[in-house]
Amino acid sequence: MSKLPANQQLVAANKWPITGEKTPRKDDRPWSLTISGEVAHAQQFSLDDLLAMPQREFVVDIHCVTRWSKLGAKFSGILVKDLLEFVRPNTAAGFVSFVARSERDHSTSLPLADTLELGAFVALHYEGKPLATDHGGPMRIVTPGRYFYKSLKWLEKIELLAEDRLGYWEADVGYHNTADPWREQRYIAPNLSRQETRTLIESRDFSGRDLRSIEASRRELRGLNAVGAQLRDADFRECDLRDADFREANLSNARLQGADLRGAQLADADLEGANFARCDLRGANFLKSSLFGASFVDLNDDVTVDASTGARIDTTVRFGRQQLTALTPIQEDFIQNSLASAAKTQNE
Ligand SMILES: Nc1nc2c(c(=O)[nH]1)N[C@H]1C(S)=C(S)[C@@H](COP(=O)(O)O)O[C@H]1N2
Ligand SMILES: [Mo]
Repeated sequence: MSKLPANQQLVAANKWPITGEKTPRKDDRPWSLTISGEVAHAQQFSLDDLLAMPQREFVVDIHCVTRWSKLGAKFSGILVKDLLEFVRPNTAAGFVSFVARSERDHSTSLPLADTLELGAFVALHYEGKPLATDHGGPMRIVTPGRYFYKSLKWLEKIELLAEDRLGYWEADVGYHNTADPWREQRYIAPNLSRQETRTLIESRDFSGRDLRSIEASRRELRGLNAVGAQLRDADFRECDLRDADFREANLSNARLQGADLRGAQLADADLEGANFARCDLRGANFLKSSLFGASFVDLNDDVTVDASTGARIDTTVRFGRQQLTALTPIQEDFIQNSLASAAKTQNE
């Protein structure tokens, strides 16, 4: 069986992208972990307490919902299961909420049974060194077998709950609460009715609206105004999107395969995990868009390029040089090769 779930791509071996919040909340108190809620004995552990406990080693395949994966990451730390032995959950405890020391008190949650079965753990070291701050150091949760948004950075509190409390990505952004990459559970189902969708498509004005997961494939949407629109997970496959304006829109994980995007504006857009395979991109502007995990060609068996699916790219497509380094090596090569061969044809 492939080690990569559907629609994931490997980052370069030495790369580990930083996703979501970049820094913890400024706070002078020393780091500690409080475990409370539906437990017999709430308890607080200092960072030193945790470091003094027996450390286990873990090898984890990381799968980010924005389609990048990193296999075989080596962590060490302590199983949540082992920490729960100290506090002894009540029979009422059905869920575990992890809360971060971060500006927005970022959180995520898991059913207690999944926490134990999947072997969620508190990571303190990565590849033998203390976990770096931008990756959640000094301590983060790592949940093997779930999209990486279930792996909370800067862990400060674990609360045992009788009812689930949705986390930031799950409640505010619409990410799937189970998050199993092998079942591709990225988003909850769309919440727009067919009638609403039809009216919107006819108006060709999506600007500033929340239309995540909108189903708009095969539509004629030439000149669409989608400035600043929320279009995560949108389906625009095979659309006519010539001269469409997606500036500052969020198209993360959007499916655009086969769309005609000639002359489209994608400047400052969030394009993380978006798929542009088979698109005609001539004259499109990608300046300052975020391209982590984006695709411009599909892969066979997760590893080799399927050239027939490559986007049409020539020297009229505008990319910032630095921008392309956010792509996986295969995608970056595909674009560089397309640009080089287009430049060569031009000079002949
Ligand atoms: N506190 C906190 N934890 C977080 C996030 C966040 O924004 N804040 N983002 C999540 C998401 S969406 C991902 S993919 C991973 C990214 O971890 P990394 O930056 O170490 O790659 O952290 C998860 N944990
Ligand atoms: Mo993520």
